[in-house]
Amino acid sequence: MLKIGVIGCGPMGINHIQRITERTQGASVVAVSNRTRAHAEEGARIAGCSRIYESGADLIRDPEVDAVLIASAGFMHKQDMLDAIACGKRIFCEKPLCTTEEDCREVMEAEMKTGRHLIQVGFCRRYYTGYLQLRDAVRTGCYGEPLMIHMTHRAQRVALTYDTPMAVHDTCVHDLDICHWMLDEEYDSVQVFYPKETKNTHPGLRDPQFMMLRTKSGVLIDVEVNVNCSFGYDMNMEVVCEDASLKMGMPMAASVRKSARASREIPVHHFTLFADAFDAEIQDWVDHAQEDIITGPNTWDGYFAAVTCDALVRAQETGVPEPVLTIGKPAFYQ
Ligand code: ISE
Repeated sequence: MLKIGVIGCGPMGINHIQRITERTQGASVVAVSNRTRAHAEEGARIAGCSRIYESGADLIRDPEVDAVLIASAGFMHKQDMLDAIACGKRIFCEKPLCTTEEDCREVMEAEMKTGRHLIQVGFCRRYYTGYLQLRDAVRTGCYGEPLMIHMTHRAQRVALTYDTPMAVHDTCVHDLDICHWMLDEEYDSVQVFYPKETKNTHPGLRDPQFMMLRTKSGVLIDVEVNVNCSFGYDMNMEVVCEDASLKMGMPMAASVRKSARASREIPVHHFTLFADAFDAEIQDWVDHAQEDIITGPNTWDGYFAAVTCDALVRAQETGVPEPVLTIGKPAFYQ
């Protein structure tokens, strides 16, 4: 039984605590921490545990905790990861790994020094059936080389605290990770365009945005980031190959015929659309963490996403193509 301490009891942390407590095999939440004690108490109530901390550092030091799940705000991840690595504890870190390239490198170097694979990053979409089917199809090679990818990342509405760079760090980060994983190649450059602004946005957020990524082999990817689209949480992906076009299936939902209309529900929240994917990623981490094996997204993937995000944020400001320069994948992660 893997004894997990959860750092961060906001909506994502609470969602993971519920999952581990109700559905994950071979694991339980034994401790929780949050800077606001009331949130930590809520997490502890759901998990049925009594070890409650206000700091991640104290939770990590607790000898009852084998592994930590970090679901705090991105800028707080680095120190908790360094502390957990120093204690030799396995880590599941919600995306982003860290908010800057430098911080990701520091964490990656600390992990490599231990000689152990300790960190899995929470890019849950890699476990979503729709993306897995497309990846399998691309990898058969039957459809020729991928040439272009069209993606949408639409959300019904975002909070007033969501600003222009968050369209990269919070949102497009998933799409760039999915394409990197599906094509198994790095990006050469990225560019951002701003279409006409929607009336549904708020000050501080340019919405929608059109992001372009070009891979080293020349595949061109466009991502419509449209986070106040008002009609639902709508993820689409089409991979155009030399001999075929592969489009992700719609989420499973009953088709309803009523009042001279046929309709199908669109989910409105990522917790709903990706519920099974979240379950699968945590189960995978639990199943392999005991042996220091990371089959899901690892520290390199987190670093790679951070470098690409930095380039996209630069491109939001300059409007021209910005290069994506990585340090090259260390042998440790090959
Ligand atoms: C959120 O944090 C997520 O991870 C969702 O998948 C994404 O769609 C959303 O834009 C983020 O805010």
